[in-house]
Amino acid sequence: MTTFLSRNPARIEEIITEVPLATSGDVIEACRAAKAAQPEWASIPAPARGRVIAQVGRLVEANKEALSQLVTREIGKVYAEALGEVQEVIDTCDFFLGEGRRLYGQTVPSEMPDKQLLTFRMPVGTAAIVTAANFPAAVPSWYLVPALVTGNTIVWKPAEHAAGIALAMAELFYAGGVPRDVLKVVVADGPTTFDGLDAAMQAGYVNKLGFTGSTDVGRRLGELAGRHLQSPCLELGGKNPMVVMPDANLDLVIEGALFSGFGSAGQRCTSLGTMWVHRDIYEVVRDRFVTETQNAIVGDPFADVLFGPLIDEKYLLNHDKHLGMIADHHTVYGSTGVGRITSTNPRAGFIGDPDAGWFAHPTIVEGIRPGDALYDTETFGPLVGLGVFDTLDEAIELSNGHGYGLSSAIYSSDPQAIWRFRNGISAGMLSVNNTTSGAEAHLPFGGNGRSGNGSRQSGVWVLDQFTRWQSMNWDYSGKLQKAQMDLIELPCDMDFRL
Ligand code: UN1
Repeated sequence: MTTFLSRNPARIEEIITEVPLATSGDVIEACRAAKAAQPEWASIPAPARGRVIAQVGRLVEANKEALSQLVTREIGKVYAEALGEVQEVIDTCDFFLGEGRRLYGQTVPSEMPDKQLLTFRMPVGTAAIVTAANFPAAVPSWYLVPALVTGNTIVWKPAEHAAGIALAMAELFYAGGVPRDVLKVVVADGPTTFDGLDAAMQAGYVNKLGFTGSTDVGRRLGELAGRHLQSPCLELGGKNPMVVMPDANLDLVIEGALFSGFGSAGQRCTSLGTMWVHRDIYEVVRDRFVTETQNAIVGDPFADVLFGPLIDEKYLLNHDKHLGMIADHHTVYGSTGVGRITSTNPRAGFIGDPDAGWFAHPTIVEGIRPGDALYDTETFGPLVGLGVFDTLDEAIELSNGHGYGLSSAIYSSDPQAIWRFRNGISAGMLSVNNTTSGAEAHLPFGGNGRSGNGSRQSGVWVLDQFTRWQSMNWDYSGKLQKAQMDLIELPCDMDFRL
């Protein structure tokens, strides 16, 4: 049996969770058990399932500090942000606890007498949910909570690096009243998960795939779901643009760029990819952003820092790979070095022991343009691109041209520019005078193009991921009435004119 050790990325010596890795057989068995448990879970009245969600929410609230501390220790997210992440779980429960008392269907008039049409939301069945390490509590809750309240059972495959958080989350759900077979957690590596899901889908145990992670893996899972005639919920990467117009409030711009570019060490799918700045103010914005980035404090995620470590060495190696995409026409700013922060490659003002963890210098790359690898590669680390534009149309083209379409932002006080940007941007989410990060838990979350297949999470919109519409017609006329054939037409005079 292979064991996975998740470590504190700020202090690699410290092991947070030791967990046996599941085999593909374990994945299949978990799916089988969850599938078997689904009819009974669905037979519990939806308001009672909503009550369970309410209980889970209260338990997460009561354990907010403990869970947030675990988030900071296991994946290195700054504690203030970890508290925000756990709050997002609570908000999600708060939103959906009432859904058990709604789950509205419609009554629809029939074209014939003595006949009634109705619609019902039916659970999809069993959902396999695969989530990433960067939002180890909030993003899983976006799947788990609505899936459970609508009567689905779940097999959840969290990122190995966040295994401890996932197991703690699951215990909170169980304590809140979710039966263990209704929510199964399997910690497995990617290829094993894929093989297990392939077989489980073949056997008919899985009716829905949900995945948050890279575009490449999303493509593979999308293909797998497609083979089984399923539409997956895919939330993939981003290369999120921030467009800065000449009339922007620059204090907001700089604060926003720091938070969305380097918060969570750039490891949010909503992180700022490239900041596109109007030529008239380009140098002022660049200089202020560079200075603020140089002065920002990096280090111990329990301290008051802009960002802590990367989630794991794997993420640091990935960051190094992206640093290798810096070309001759680029200029690099932001720190006293690039790549891993160590005692021999130090960062001014660093808090803690850099050699103990996977810390990286914040890096600003100036001179981004289409054709650069950094223009259309999601970097998922502390690397922000800077580019210049002359017209709003050009800014929109630059923002869309890479094919990602998750989040976007425009900073301006000109309503015309803002509405034109809204109309032209291909991203699923748009912020005005606010950063690309920081979506609230009850607006649709999701992207287009390389960022996803158009599925949306959160709010009422996610209900369409975990339910299917059943339409019913009930004829109580006592005779066969034929739609489109037994027409009821009232006399009219179509030649009438005033
Ligand atoms: C993600 O990175 O997968 O909007 C989700 C935000 C967070 C969620 C990000 N509330 O940045």
